[in-house]
Amino acid sequence: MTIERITAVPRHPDREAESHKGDYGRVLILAGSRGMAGAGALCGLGALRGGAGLVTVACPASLANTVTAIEPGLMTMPLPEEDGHVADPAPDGWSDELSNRDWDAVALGPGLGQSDAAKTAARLIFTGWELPLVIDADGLNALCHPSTGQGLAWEPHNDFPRVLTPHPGEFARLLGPDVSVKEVQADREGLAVKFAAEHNVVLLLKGSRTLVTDGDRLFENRTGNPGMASGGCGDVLTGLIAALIGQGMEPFEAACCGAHLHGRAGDLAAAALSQPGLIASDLPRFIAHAFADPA
Ligand code: NPW
Ligand code: AMP
Ligand code: MG
Repeated sequence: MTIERITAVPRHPDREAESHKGDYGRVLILAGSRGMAGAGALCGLGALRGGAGLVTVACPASLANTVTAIEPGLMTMPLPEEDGHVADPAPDGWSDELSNRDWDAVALGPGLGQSDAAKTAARLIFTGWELPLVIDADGLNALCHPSTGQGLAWEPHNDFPRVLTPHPGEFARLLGPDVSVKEVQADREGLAVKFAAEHNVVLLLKGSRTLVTDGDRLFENRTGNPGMASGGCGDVLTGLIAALIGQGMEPFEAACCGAHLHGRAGDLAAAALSQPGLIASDLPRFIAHAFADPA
């Protein structure tokens, strides 16, 4: 199997003079749980700064006010909750109701937590929703075997894009009990390409040289710095990629472009603030600078 190596960063579409917010994508973020309200807000900010026209954060009802207090440009959809996590979608059908709205892209998982109900919701969305989906963090953990927490146990909906954005720890979990983080790091390209091809997904494997592959194409990102090794930076990336898909980019290209802009935002933020001083909530504002000066 020959892999096409993509070296040029795919460009996000320019905005038309005659356009309005409905033209730039309605993005749904499903994220957050008690103790991790910030993950939903950071993911939402990544989507807003990524250019999405309208961004709605669906989260356990008790967190919704916190999310809008962090960023008033975000809309929220309070969901039924159990013990600070989203409730099982089956009893009142909240998942069906949400999936029938007019979304252009969905981001799932940051800070969702690992309750049984949250995992049930994530599996239902991954396998069933007929929408493009970016899935990260606890959304990925939910897809592992329930008994061991290791190895992908659910397959994606085949006809709709699925972009998975694990860090090496999450990827090792998805690969199963026999693969350690060290082994992931020793063969990042090989394991990422194989996984993407086998499961028909776009895989973005985070790290100092983030990789993006759909099994046929491979992109190695060159932006970013260790200042971004700080809680919540990945949550911003998830929303950013969903925003780019919502604006019409093809999912593999959106993931490459998102990785580049996110890393560039980190580089510009580190230049202004230092690497140790960089925090996740700095990144969204610097995404705006990265669009203006993508390098
Ligand atoms: P170790 O042992 O530390 O070396 P988890 P998480 C490994 C939410 N957040 N290279 C790591 O290894 C997220 O969205 C909410 C190599 C460890 O084994 C999630 O929902 C925030 N190894 C949830 O928290 C801010 C790496 O993976 C394991 C690696 C848990 O996410 C924070 C740790 O991963 C956070 O974003 C790397 N680059 N990166 C909020 N403000 O609300 C990680 N590992 O157990 O999946 O924990 O990533 O913190
Ligand atoms: P997460 O672990 O999900 O919070 O994601 C962290 C984000 O920061 C990912 O996009 C990583 O690629 C990026 N990042 C973390 N550490 C580094 C590093 N040393 N160099 C470049 N990017 C990094
Ligand atoms: Mg993360």
